[in-house]
Amino acid sequence: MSSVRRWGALVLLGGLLATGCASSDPAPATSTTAVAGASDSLVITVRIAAGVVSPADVRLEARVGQPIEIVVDSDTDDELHVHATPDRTFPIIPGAGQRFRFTVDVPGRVEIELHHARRTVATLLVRG
Ligand SMILES: [Cu+2]
Repeated sequence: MSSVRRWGALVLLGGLLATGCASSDPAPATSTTAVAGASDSLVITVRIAAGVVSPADVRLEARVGQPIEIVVDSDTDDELHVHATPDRTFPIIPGAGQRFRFTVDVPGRVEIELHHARRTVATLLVRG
């Protein structure tokens, strides 16, 4: 299946991009699971203002397949990096209400970092 090959490529790319970040244990990727109802979403609000980032490594629990939405208000460019498997990177620009949605397919700890600010805003404990 081409989709399987695509996931493999993303995992490989993620491994390369993750160099220099806090590393997490490598785990095999699984196929995308069914998404629960939207009301089940975990929403994380992130604010970057005058060099100050909040929250600061808040610990949150989530489930495999649960929709996770990060809402960003920022006054600068940055790069949001989700250390899941495969990992995901979202560009942040100055502006309010930037929304990034994803699900995590592999249980474990998932750090969410801002690369330019060099901050971890949240760590998800994702259960299967
Ligand atoms: Cu990172």
